[in-house]
Amino acid sequence: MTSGIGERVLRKEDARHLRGTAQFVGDIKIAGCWEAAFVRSPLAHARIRGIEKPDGLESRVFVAADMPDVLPIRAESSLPSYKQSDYPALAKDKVRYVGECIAICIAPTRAEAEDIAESVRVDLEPLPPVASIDTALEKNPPLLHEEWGDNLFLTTEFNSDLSEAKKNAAVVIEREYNTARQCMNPMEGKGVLAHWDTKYDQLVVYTSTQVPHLIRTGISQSLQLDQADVRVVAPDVGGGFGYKCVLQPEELSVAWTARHCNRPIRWTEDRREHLTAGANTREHRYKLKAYADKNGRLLGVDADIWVDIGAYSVWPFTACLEAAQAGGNLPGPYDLGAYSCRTYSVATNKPAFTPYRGVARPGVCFAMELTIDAIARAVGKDPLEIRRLNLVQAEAMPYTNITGKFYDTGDYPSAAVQAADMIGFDTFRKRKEEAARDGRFIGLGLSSFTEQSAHGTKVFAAWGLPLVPGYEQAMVKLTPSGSIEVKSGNHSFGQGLETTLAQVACDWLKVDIDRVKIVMGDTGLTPYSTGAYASRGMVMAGGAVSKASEELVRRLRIHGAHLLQCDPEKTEIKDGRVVHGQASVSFAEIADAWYLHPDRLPDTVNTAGLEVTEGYKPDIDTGVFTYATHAAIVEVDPDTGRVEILDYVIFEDCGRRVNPMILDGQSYGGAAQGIGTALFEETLYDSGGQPLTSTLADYVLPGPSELPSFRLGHSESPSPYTRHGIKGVGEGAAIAPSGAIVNAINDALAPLGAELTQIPATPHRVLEAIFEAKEQ
Ligand code: MCN
Ligand code: SMO
Repeated sequence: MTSGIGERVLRKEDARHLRGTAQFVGDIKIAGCWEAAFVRSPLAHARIRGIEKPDGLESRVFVAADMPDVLPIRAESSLPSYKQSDYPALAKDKVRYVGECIAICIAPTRAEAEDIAESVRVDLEPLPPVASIDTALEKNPPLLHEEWGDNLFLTTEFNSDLSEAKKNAAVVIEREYNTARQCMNPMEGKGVLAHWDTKYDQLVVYTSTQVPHLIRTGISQSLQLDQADVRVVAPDVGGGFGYKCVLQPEELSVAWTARHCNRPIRWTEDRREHLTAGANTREHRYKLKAYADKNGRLLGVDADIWVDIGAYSVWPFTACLEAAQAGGNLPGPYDLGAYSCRTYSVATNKPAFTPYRGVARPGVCFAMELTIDAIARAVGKDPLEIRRLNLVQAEAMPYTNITGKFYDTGDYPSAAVQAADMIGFDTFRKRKEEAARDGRFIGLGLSSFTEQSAHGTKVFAAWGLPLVPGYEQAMVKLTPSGSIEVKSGNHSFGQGLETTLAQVACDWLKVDIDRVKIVMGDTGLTPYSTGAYASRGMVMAGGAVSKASEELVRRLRIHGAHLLQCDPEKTEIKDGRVVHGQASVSFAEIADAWYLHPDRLPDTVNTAGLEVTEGYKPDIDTGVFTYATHAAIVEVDPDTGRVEILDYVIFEDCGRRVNPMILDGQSYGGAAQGIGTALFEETLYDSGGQPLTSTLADYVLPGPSELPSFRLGHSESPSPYTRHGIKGVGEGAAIAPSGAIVNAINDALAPLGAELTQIPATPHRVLEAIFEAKEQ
């Protein structure tokens, strides 16, 4: 058996991706389909005084007043301090960020639709913009949502007693850390095509999403349609990264317009739309105090965390997700006795903050890992030793940390040691001295984290999001031809779930992976699932497929035993057959009997059939924890500020690995994005809230020449709480790079006394840190 769990199976989806035959939203052809372009706000904050449609083209332009039946996106939360923002499909009275949709224009081609959009006149009365956290929190600031009385979506507090930590501290590290606003830039931008199907009296929406069933709910709510009257199909999706797990206003406008005009309508996000209006994420500020004893043992951490949420709260995850994750995850993999934290989710005139691979953890990991290294420097010890001292020890597992996270299994210090070994930590000091003699500045940085995955219902509920369940269903079916069909409402958008779900089915059914067809992403064909996000796909959908496959196996053995005239208990499954001693019957023969020759089965036939839908929930509601340490060696040019990555190592443990090859890819891709966060990517705004990085010439993405050859190491500590011991890992590699790289930069610059506390570590910032150090 070569296609089961643990095998490096080639990806099923790659054949169509490599041949260019995959179908993305942009590839779908429906007769009579028109294209849409949006009129977007040129100002960050303004009152809409009037909108004038171009003469003769009134029927091609729709504004908020044309859609009184469309309710705004209302992301609700049960957290007491949360303030809801009505996020309109099209702005009505006010615009709150540059790029906010004001009108949708339709025409046979995108070019024509754009021409129409340009001829729509919008009369705007400028309001003072709130372009930064500082402006938002000034005394008497301009307000985004007047009825709130301030610019705060949410504040949270976590308190424990820090007095002992303060009293016993030999070292106090006090820092401010800043992480830049970013976009996620999936290869395929957002896209949506909607039409009204007259046969089913149903709105059909093809959309590039990670969460088709959720989008169906969101569209039904806003368009006030029964869910049965909406079908959402996620076709091939070219990367999601979190951007595609929320309802976008464009999805609503396109869906409404298609229905209203009784014509298929498509909108395809272009790169400029993505960079300016589409996706904004990652912008955090930390003010942090860490207390440690003279050996570098952490005693306590006290933190204030600000998140620049932008103008609206996205559905369904709300502004609460980022702050809750930041506050809850700052202690990370460390055994921390005292921790207090306050978070502020700030409203500004920028696009709505979306989850992005790692959700908050790239920020908290950066802040914590730099703090750990600062402690090491302050007590004169090496950063590996300080990590070994402070990481949750293997003997302490399972371990409930100070914020209530239940670390199920693992050996965190060992991961740090193994990453350090792989990168040559022990000999690095010597290497560094040699480099210094040549006038070169090289440094080594470590970065450790935990990744909560497959969160249970109560985890989301505690974040104020009671609508996100910690369970999942799947259907596994024997087709009349004897092949296997797996139906999952989850989706595969680059992370390989299509292949790994098939592997799980193969593991039970012992068939070749080519005999397994995966059907995903279509609400009309699949059982309900909230989709793939928060690294839940493999554990949840994989668990459901596993359970359904197990039950199908049980039924196949009953039918097979009848055909073999033996006891089902005495049969086994081998190579797509039910086997009893020397005799066997193929799945195809069983299928033939069940579907086409029922007379071959007894009257007492098990009518439950060969289509099995099962629900699955892990045995724990708090999620399971993957962990890793990244290690980087960099060289910094102190004259230009340029940083080059000389070596990069990831040592990771995600429990049982379903497809190690896919997981290598998850590590490479995630780390590449994390390196973008660390060194390059920044969505800049001026003080008027105008985006300054609207093309890929301004917004720097790393490419192959900026990226190292990653070296990977693994251990496997299976979770006792999930089927097959699987843990989720899709976000992990994006979390640690900023910590590893900036720690390495600071190590390299230590002889100059420079320390960077802000990302991306652009040449400009590196030079600034060096100049500041010189001035002191
Ligand atoms: N996997 C495995 N064995 C495990 C765990 C996972 O083989 N023990 C494989 C599976 O193929 C699984 C993938 O790794 O689909 C990621 O695992 P998981 O943590 O279960 O994450 P999801 O399937 O829920 O995918 C979502 C996750 C998230 S939240 C983001 S963001 C992200 C990520 O995956 N977006 C991605 N990885 C991405 N990779 C690509 N190429 N494109 C994206 O948009
Ligand atoms: S940001 Mo991933 O979709 O949870």
